[in-house]
Order: sequence, then C-alpha cells, then structure tokens
Amino acid sequence: MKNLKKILGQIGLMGITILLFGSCNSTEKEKIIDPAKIQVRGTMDAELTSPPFVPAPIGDRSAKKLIVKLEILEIEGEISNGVKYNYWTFGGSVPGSFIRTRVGDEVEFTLSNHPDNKLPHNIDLHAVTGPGGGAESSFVAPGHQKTFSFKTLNPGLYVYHCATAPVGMHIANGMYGLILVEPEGGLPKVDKEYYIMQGDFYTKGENGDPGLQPFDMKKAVEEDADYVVFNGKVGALTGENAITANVGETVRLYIGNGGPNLTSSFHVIGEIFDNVHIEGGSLINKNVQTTLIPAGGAVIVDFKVEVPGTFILVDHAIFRAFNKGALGMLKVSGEENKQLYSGVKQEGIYLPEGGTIQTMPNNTAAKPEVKLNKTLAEKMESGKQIYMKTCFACHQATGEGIANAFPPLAKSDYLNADVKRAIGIVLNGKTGEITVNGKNYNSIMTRQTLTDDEIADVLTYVYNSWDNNKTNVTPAMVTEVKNSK
Ligand code: HEC
Ligand SMILES: [Cu+2]
Repeated sequence: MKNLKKILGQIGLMGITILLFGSCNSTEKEKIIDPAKIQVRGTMDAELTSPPFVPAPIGDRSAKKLIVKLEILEIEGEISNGVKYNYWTFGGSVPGSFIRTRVGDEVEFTLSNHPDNKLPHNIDLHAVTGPGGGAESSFVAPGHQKTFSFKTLNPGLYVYHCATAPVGMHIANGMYGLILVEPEGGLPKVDKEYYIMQGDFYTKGENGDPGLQPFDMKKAVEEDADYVVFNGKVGALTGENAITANVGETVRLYIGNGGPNLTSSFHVIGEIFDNVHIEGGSLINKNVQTTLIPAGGAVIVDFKVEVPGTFILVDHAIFRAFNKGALGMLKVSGEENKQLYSGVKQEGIYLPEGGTIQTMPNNTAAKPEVKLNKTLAEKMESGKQIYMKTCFACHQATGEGIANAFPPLAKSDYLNADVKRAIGIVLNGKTGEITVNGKNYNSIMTRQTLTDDEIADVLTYVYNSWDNNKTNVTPAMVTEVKNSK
C-alpha cells in the first residue's frame, strides 16, 4: 500500500515535469510562463494605501499567497467646502485602498462590512477571472465578513467596485478603487508614484449647495453630474493636497475612472505622457497629450518632469475641470531650465479659472440635544435628521424608494395600515415578500441601530410626510412593540 502511494506520487511528479517541459517547448520563441501555473512561495500580508499613495513596488519578488483585508465603511465626508456627502467606501477613502499584486499571486481576499454600516455590499474586481469578479462570493451584510481567493492571471491596472443593487448607486457613492497586477519582474522603476481616481457625483442640490446632500437617482440616471472629481472630493489634489515631484524625476500615475457614468479625457496641462499603458493593459503608447479612461477602466502613465511649476491635472472635458471639480495639481520644484521653458513667467497661468473651487459658508448648525416630551415640530426636525442619515440611502430623500429594490415610504399603504408592524420593521429589520402600493418586494432591510426615541422620531417624520396618515409615534409605543415579541 505504502509502495503504491509512493509510485503514484512519482508518476504525479513526472506528470508535472512533463507538463512544465511541454509548456516550454510549445513557446519556443518567447519563454512565456502560463500564469495559472506559477507556483506561489510563502504568504504575506498586502500593504494597502489610501489615495494618492500606492504601496511599495513588487520588484522581483516571487508569487505569493497575498492576504488582503478590506473593510467597508459608510462615512460622512465633505465633497466640497461646506457640502457634506454620505460616502460608502472600501477602506474609508474614495477611491478605496490601493491593492498591489503581481501576476501569479494567489490573493486571499476578506471583505468585511462594519457593523455600523446600513447596507449589504460586495466587490467585483476586474482583475479576477471568475463569476462576477468575486461579487457572488463576497456579498456581505453589516457586521459580517466573507473570504474568497483568486489567482491573478493577467498583468495590468484594474478597477474594483461594489456590485450590489442598485449597482449604480453604490458606485456613485464612492465604492470603487484600483488593484494593480504587476508583470513578472515588476514595472520599470520610477521616482514617484501616485494613485488618482475620477468619479462623478449626483446630489439633490446643485453644485455648491451647502449642507448634507443626498444622492439623486434621477440625475444619476440622466448622467447629469453635479460634481466630477479626482479622489472623491473637490480639492483632494489641489493646494496643500497637491502631489509633488522634483525636477528631473520620473512620475508614474495610476489613474482609474470609477464613473459611474462619465468617460475621462485625462490630461496634465504642461506635460506630455512619455508612456501610456493604454486602458491599463500591456500595450504602451508614447508621447500622448490626453488619454481616455472609460468608466470602469484605468490607465498607467509616466513622464519625466523637466521644469518646475504647478502642473494641472484635468478631465479635458473642460467644464468638468473648472466648474465641477475635476482638477488636481502636480507641484514640481527645482531649478528653472530656461532652455526647455523660458516662460513669460506666469506660473500657474491656468489657475485664475481655478476660482472654480467654490468657497461656501460653513454650515454650523449644531446637533439638537436629546430631549423628553418633544413637540411634533421637534420630533419632525430630529426625525428628518435621522432619516437623512439612516433611511434615505435606500428609501430615498423623499420616500419614493427605488423600483424593484426599496419600497416607497411615501403614501405607502403598507406603512399606513399598521404602525406596530412598521415599528417592528425598524426595530428588527425585514426580509421576505411584501406588497407595497401593489408592487412586490422581496429583499432585505437591515436592522437599524436606533434608540426607541430615535425610532419614534424617524417614524413620526415618515408618517407626517409625503401624504402619509400623520401618526405620531411615541417612544412608549416603540418600547411596547419591543417588549411584546
Ligand atoms: C438597507 C436599505 C434600507 C434601509 C437603510 C432602510 N430600509 Fe426600510 N426597507 C428596506 C427594504 C429592502 C424593505 C423591504 C423588505 C422586504 O422586502 O421584506 C424595507 C421596508 C420598510 C418598510 C415597510 C415597507 C414600506 O414601504 O412601508 C418600512 C416602514 C421601512 N422600511 C422603514 C424604514 C425606516 C424608517 C428606515 C430608517 C430608520 C429604513 N426603513 C431604512 C430597505 C431599507
Ligand atoms: Cu456597496
């Protein structure tokens, strides 16, 4: 028995040897290794970075089992001066954490959904060969995590994004990032590397309207963006936040486009790209002025900076740059080189229009205190705030819901028929088929972590808005439902 195993083992080994030889012989001219057959040696934790930074180059390290742990966080941020936005993020930044791998790595990917989050999410990595790019294996509810693994078969720069319905909304809220798969031996060495991603945003208010601005589904469908920005917000790469280099250095930019809708005409004013990895792939174009980055696509560009100054990064669909925020800066310091650029000496010649980045008065509204025996007006006020933080993402700002995904709360027969049932839904979440205003929904509402007082306020707000039946929900009613189960 033992001998048989030994013999079988030897045959197995021979088989592998033959296979390896076979693949070498079949590609006589170039020694291309089938990435699927690259053996991994050892395990390492991936370094993840937030934009505009990237992890250290792979160099010539061997393929490994690479552990990637990415956490989903739903957080409030500032999209422009005085304008707040509820971002959904991979790793707490927009775009999400940069992941750097090499071809042949076996990536063990764990996606965790923070317990404070409201929504289920998942991830579709364009670098994955497999159903949904991982989306099917990574769908994860708040307070849970999922692990799956994949082998990186194709070198290149790839977008990843959330693919949970409504997909467009998850992407529009910032759920995208880049994963780089370096070729065997790594990319050529450069002096500086940066991570930039363009995205378009759709808000209820117009560009610059202050306060917390909810996502606007209608504008998103119509592709009528209020903001088009690099790295999630107006000014993420300007002034103090500019990326930098010194005269004589080579700069490589990893640029992605999360969309959801718009294609980028990426350009650096005053520079020419020496090399462009078209669409993030292996084909290199040289001496390029403006490169297209499709929504859900990426590009790698590099160039040498020869003269000092501020170089402006734009989407050359130029109103986006000067009126919607798609403007960044690369500040190059060092010695002038009059031979290369004499200059009429107006550094930042394109800046005047940069008045663009509008300064809005700071919204200094203080948070209302928790208070007992509130009047209806006070409950409406507090309820609205809770609604805009907690419920609007799914049920939408004016309770209209989203067809086939989230039922309406506006004029909802289901809501108005039974207040205790509604309280129970907010307390415990809801799954299973329900019919609201004649339409069927069969989805998941996650449990909301709210106090009895907050539930009373938010439901009072919902019942007293949008043609509902004006029920005044008290904390005592909430407590009663809670204790009755
Ligand atoms: C994660 C997205 C999500 C969030 C956040 C959410 N809901 Fe829901 N809600 C749903 C879904 C999905 C359903 C339908 C569940 C089903 O199909 O069983 C639902 C159903 C309901 C219903 C019953 C159906 C109706 O339209 O009348 C009420 C009431 C409700 N939600 C209120 C709220 C309130 C109030 C909040 C905020 C405190 C909230 N929901 C937050 C997704 C959400
Ligand atoms: Cu998502």
